[in-house]
Amino acid sequence: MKVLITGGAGFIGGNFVLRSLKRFPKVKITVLDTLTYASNWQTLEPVLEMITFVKGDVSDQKLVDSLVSQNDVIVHFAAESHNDNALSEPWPFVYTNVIGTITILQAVRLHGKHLHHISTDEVYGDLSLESHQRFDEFTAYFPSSPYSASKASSDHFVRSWCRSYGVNATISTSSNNYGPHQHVEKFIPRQITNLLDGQRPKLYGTGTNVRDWIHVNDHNDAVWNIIKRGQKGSTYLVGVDGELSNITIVRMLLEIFGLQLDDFDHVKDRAGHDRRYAVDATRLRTELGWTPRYAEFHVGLEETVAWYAANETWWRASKETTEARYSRTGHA
Ligand code: NAD
Ligand code: TDX
Repeated sequence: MKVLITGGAGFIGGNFVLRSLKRFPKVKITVLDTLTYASNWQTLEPVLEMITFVKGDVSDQKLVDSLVSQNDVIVHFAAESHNDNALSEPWPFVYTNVIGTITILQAVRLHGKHLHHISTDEVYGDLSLESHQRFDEFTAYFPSSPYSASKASSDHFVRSWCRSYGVNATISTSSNNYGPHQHVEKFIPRQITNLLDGQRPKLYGTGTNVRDWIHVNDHNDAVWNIIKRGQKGSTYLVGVDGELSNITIVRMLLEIFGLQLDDFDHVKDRAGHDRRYAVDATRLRTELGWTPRYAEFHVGLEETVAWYAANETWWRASKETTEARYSRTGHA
């Protein structure tokens, strides 16, 4: 099988490349990535001889046509992925997440290939903190941020290409991922690297917002299950019942670092901050037989702390610019 992975120098795509090489050494991998600030070349450096790397934009129709024609499956991770950035500057989100996805769809349609589109639970909007409701494949889309609106839009285009042109596509909508190789702008790596630097964690608002955390390897294993056995045109929700409030995670990290449980700062809240996400992954488990390996969040979190402690060269270069950006937006 020949697989084209877009966004393979980013967090989830990079882990997907590394894990796929281990699990399926016969799969031929090509990565297409334009190497934005969110990418990290060091993720792919150790495996460059085992893959083909193409630096380029997912909105470049000629390049995308050529790469799609040479592969069997396209796993589309490439995106602008950070909510805070979308609030300050939404246009790159429209360009990459919407136009980029349409560009891929046109190529997949032309060449008759299988597209697996990576989406997010944020397309459903948020849930109240009090309810026990969860998102499932029947939940209506109700995105609340420029980022989630761009991802919702891309999902609608994928579905419309399936219906109108018979394109073979599957979609996964995953909850929040954590694990190694995640950019330090994101919640968990930001707090871990702050603590490694002797700085205090920064909690938006009250810290009661809830996210449904999944280890990146569990997400990526689910993606393979869907590619191999998923029903054409279907969407699968990916999550491990990992609901935790942000303040709980900060306290877990303070405990790992042997600090007082109130050694953190409350900072300015995010505009329109989604309250709670929760995913019902029953379909993925029952129909495709997927089971997560990291059922215990604290085990994955401790491993992630150890990874950032051992890989300072991977994150150090982005830390200062990221914190400078947070200072400008009042989140430091
Ligand atoms: P990331 O920001 O870490 O990586 C994105 C990658 O895409 C980077 O390597 C970047 O260089 C590349 N890219 C950006 N624009 C591009 C373009 N125009 N052309 C080619 N490459 C481009 O993102 P991530 O966290 O790894 O997310 C990957 C996918 O998973 C995204 O589609 C995101 O919406 C989705 N997702 C993420 C999470 C999460 O918790 N991080 C959860 C659910 C879904
Ligand atoms: O310093 C921080 N302090 C803080 O309290 C940061 C960076 C975040 N937060 C809060 C905001 C959120 O409630 O932590 C939570 C997680 O924030 P992010 O890491 O920015 O993730 P989120 O906005 O939930 O979106 C993530 O999951 C869904 C990914 O970034 C998206 O790409 C994915 O689609």
